[in-house]
Amino acid sequence: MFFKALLVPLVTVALQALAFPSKRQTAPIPNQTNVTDTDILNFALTLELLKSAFYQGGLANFTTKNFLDAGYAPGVRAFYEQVSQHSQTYVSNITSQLGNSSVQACTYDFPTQNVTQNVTEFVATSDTLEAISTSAYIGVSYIASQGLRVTFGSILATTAHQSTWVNNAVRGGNPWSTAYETPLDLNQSFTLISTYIAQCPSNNTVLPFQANPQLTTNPPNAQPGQNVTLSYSGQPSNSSGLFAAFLNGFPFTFAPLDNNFTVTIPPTLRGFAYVVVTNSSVAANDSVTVAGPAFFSFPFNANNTLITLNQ
Ligand SMILES: *[C@@H]1O[C@H](CO)[C@@H](O)[C@H](O)[C@H]1NC(C)=O
Ligand SMILES: *[C@@H]1O[C@H](CO)[C@@H](O)[C@H](O)[C@H]1NC(C)=O
Ligand SMILES: *[C@@H]1O[C@H](CO)[C@@H](O)[C@H](O)[C@H]1NC(C)=O
Ligand SMILES: *[C@@H]1O[C@H](CO)[C@@H](O)[C@H](O)[C@H]1NC(C)=O
Ligand SMILES: *[C@@H]1O[C@H](CO)[C@@H](O)[C@H](O)[C@H]1NC(C)=O
Ligand SMILES: *[C@@H]1O[C@H](CO)[C@@H](O)[C@H](O)[C@H]1NC(C)=O
Ligand SMILES: *[C@@H]1O[C@H](CO)[C@@H](O)[C@H](O)[C@H]1NC(C)=O
Ligand SMILES: *[C@@H]1O[C@H](CO)[C@@H](O)[C@H](O)[C@H]1NC(C)=O
Ligand SMILES: *[C@@H]1O[C@H](CO)[C@@H](O)[C@H](O)[C@H]1NC(C)=O
Ligand SMILES: *[C@@H]1O[C@H](CO)[C@@H](O)[C@H](O)[C@H]1NC(C)=O
Ligand SMILES: *[C@@H]1O[C@H](CO)[C@@H](O)[C@H](O)[C@H]1NC(C)=O
Ligand SMILES: CC(=O)N[C@H]1CO[C@H](CO)[C@@H](O)[C@@H]1O
Repeated sequence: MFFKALLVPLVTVALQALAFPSKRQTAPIPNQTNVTDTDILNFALTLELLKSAFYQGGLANFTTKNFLDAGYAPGVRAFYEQVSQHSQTYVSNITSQLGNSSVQACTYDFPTQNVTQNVTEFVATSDTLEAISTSAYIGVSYIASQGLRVTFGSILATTAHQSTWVNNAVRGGNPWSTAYETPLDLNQSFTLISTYIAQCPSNNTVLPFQANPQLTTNPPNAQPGQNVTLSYSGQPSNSSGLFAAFLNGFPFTFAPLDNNFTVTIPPTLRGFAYVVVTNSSVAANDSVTVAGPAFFSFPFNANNTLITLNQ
């Protein structure tokens, strides 16, 4: 498979013969024997503290009229209040379980300067946050102990509903991506989450999760079928042995990187997708991830045609 991948521009692997993820030969997320439930709860708390800060901060600045004036339907702001409440519920529940082991809130750095001033940018950022959170909770649910799986499965489902609501009901895009939602490993999720974190209290519990080098795609708005050049800090001069793994449900798609770290985005990708640089042509979990992920959204309509979101 490795040599085949080197010779063929785009190679899809893994699930072709195995329709159900639990039967994959290469587990999307490996067992992490040294990660405790406290670590996992603190990971979820890190995410929910960030989302609480985002939603509470944004809603403090936007009235119902601001949403209406920006073209959103009546009720959108009120549903955002509920989304905000969900994160606050998770924060208080996890904090009550972890007691003084709980991580504290950080200061945050949302991607546009205008996110607390421009309601359209607030909605767009919430779309990204809910997509990433959904993928993160698949990874979290997988490695949590049995006693926590129902709780995390419930949070996963609500987060996926929130993601659909923002992307489809609010923004006029697709309600889902593919038959299978994309899982992310915890260091991968943390890589995406950490782009929003400015600084954390110095006494915060150290988690066994770490951000990979941030992956930049150029052009940033490349579409399926187009070429994209990948860059990250610590990038070697020689791309030999490195692959771009495109994650968009199953199977993952692997393509060797050319000398300029350029790769074609598979034309069939739809909805939310990620690209990571790996040193494997068959797996894309944390142990083989070199950089990323970077996040993509490729909205599509009911005919599976790529579209631009209403707003
Ligand atoms: C993960 O651990 C479980 C329980 O110990 C085991 O059954 C399973 O085979 C392991 N999976 C992998 C991919 O190592
Ligand atoms: C788990 O931790 C122990 C003790 O620190 C270490 O010996 C072992 O290699 C670790 N296992 C994994 C899978 O990281
Ligand atoms: C509200 O917007 C102002 C600028 O108009 C900004 O300085 C402030 O941080 C925002 N408040 C919140 C809670 O995000
Ligand atoms: C955390 O709580 C436990 C039990 O309530 C206590 O023994 C411990 O001293 C506390 N640790 C800190 C750092 O406050
Ligand atoms: C950000 O807000 C300022 C002031 O409201 C505005 O001039 C600028 O165009 C906005 N930038 C974007 C990217 O929306
Ligand atoms: C808000 O952001 C959107 C998207 O970036 C932009 O098109 C619009 O001009 C901004 N509005 C204002 C008032 O800055
Ligand atoms: C860190 O310090 C703050 C007070 O500055 C305290 O409330 C919090 O419990 C401490 N966190 C840990 C994990 O010790
Ligand atoms: C993408 O790059 C490949 C080489 O890696 C090249 O053959 C192809 O023409 C490029 N496609 C576009 C649309 O630029
Ligand atoms: C890499 O970039 C250089 C300079 O832009 C160009 O000459 C070369 O053809 C590119 N190589 C590939 C494989 O695209
Ligand atoms: C996640 O990152 C930490 C810190 O670099 C590392 O110790 C751990 O092995 C990584 N997890 C996996 C599954 O590779
Ligand atoms: C899907 O295609 C059909 C037939 O071409 C067309 O009538 C319909 O409007 C399209 N739907 C969307 C959402 O574009
Ligand atoms: C342990 C804990 O705090 N559980 C709470 C989680 O949130 C729900 C809804 O707010 C409460 O009813 C639980 O008591």
